[in-house]
Amino acid sequence: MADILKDKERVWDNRTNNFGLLPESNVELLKKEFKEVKTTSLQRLALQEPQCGFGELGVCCRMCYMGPCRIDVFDGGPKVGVCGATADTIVARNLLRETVGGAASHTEHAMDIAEVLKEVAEGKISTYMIKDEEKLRRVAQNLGIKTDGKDIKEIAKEVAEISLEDFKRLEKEPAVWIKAYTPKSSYEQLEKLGVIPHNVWRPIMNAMHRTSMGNDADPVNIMLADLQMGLVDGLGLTMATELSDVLFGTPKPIRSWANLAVIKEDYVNIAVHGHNPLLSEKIVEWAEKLNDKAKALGAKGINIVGVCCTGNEVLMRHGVPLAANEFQAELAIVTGALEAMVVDYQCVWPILSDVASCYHTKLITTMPFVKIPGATHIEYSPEKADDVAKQVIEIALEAYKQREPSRVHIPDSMEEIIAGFSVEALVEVLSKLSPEDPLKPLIDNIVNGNIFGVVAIVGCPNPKTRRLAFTERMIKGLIKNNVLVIVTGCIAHIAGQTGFLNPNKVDSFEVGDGLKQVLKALGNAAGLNSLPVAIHMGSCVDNSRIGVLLKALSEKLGLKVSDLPVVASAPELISEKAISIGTWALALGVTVHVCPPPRILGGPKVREILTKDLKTLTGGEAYVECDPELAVKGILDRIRQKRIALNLPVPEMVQI
Ligand code: NFS
Ligand code: SF4
Repeated sequence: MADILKDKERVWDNRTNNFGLLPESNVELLKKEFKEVKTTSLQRLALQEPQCGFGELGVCCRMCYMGPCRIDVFDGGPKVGVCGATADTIVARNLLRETVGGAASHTEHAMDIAEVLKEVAEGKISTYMIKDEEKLRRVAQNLGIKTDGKDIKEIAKEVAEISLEDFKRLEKEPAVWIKAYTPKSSYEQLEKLGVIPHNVWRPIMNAMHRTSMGNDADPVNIMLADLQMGLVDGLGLTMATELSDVLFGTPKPIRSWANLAVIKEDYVNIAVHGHNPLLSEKIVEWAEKLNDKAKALGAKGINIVGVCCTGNEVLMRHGVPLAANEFQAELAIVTGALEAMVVDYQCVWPILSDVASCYHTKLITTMPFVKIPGATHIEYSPEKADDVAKQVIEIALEAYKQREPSRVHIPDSMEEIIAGFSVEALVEVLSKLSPEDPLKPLIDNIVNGNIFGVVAIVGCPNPKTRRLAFTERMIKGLIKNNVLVIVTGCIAHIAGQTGFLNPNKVDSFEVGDGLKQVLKALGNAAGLNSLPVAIHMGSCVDNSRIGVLLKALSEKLGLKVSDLPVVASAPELISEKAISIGTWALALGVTVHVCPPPRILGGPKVREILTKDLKTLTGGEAYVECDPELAVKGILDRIRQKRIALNLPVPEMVQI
């Protein structure tokens, strides 16, 4: 057991026992965890508090060993570091490095998939295949590859090669994926700013270089590099999504369930956690093939459940239920009914190993660069994918024999959900209403005010904001005001658990009349009573689907992205990846609401660039607000401004 347990005497009861607005199912398991594991995320957070103010404001610099230096933004303390770096320089450098962290994650995820596509195309591996040939042709056309007369493997090879070239291109030509997928008017604007990257690796190298000691000290120049890093991130998101669709199929609306109760007492339960579908797809496949082995042990079968974004990936393509978001991952183990949790990369907390060690659960790491002390490591590689999946299942079957029934507690609430609205799926629904011009019904309803605006709520579940039910309150306020809500990532888990993804629950929420009418009409077209009040578009990399939609809308209407009554929000930000996604959205011209505050508040110039100057540079705006109702109001105000500028009707806001 890790040293963290030494802290068990120092539990801050008032904080640890303050569950605020957390749903009862979570509270039950947090209490069980505290009793049996002697720790919870809330308690660990309490032990960190008060968290460092310099860190929060972004004014702590550790770029060299004359430091660490801290800038005193309030009183008479130091205004520059030993080298003379100002608060703005330090804040800008730190922010760029955060953005690199996110962009590197997303682009490596994309590269992993592109490499597999190449090996499949060349016949070098037989573990994967091209499932969606039609999508492959569309992607090829988007990238400017001629497809006529070519066979599918040939097209796949060209797509993979162009994709891989985007990582390392030496010529100073724009990265193909960015040119192909960025909305035209945004692209032109970004080209003028000189921030279109020609590959992935150079900007990442350059960002680490320019932010090291004694280089770029100009916050404006560093922020331009930050915008560029946002575009690098967007490339990663888009490539990961599009090529996953090629290999595993483009999602279509699919029914499933959400919440911890999808872990089933009478089954062998395996949770897939992480981000890349390469491994989780295989586990889903092998669970079906090896189902009888579980029956031979007296279980009803093997039950795969999803955690975090890989959960969203297999949900959308196979209907695998969503068990837990990042905040709840350890609670899935605390149910005492999970045989194995298999992880790939990103958002995997090391504490999972300690928690698993208190139960019969096996934590299995699979990526060469993601090892966790105490976990079982089975190394994944694309050619070994089937063997790894089989081994994981064997381990789970073995663990099932060790399960202690007396320690099993699964809170019984779960919600039906409908998920998997790729752009292709949305267009299919819309084309039932308007076959020639599928986007027309959506646009018409935005114009006439039935839909006041569109808000994409994305990102993570932060223990700091979970007690406030930040996401739930925001979604409630927005749908009351006829906002069409799109969700991805861990926010999609929260939405699912709250009933926002349940098409049968539309009437149990206060939904604006206009929006309700649209949801019912679209639902009927899709063969349902109604669409749910939030539209599930996938994992975090699937935010690229929102980018594709923005491109289609802005180009069809001849408007800039920043003109559209669209806002993005990451209300419970955790990861550097959410920072890089937000930066990409800002680069495209989207208004981005965020909480907790990004670490920019200590740098007045950086703050001004992100919250004001950007509007004239890209059209984007960062908006920080950590009260959910005020955030709704702020978002509605911003949409209202955009509607006024477009001469669209602006109905009164309903009390939130
Ligand atoms: Ni997105 Fe998905 Fe969740 Fe946040 Fe982490 S799992 S990639 S970063 S925590 S939403
Ligand atoms: Fe301090 Fe400058 Fe070194 Fe940062 S780079 S730690 S501000 S001396």
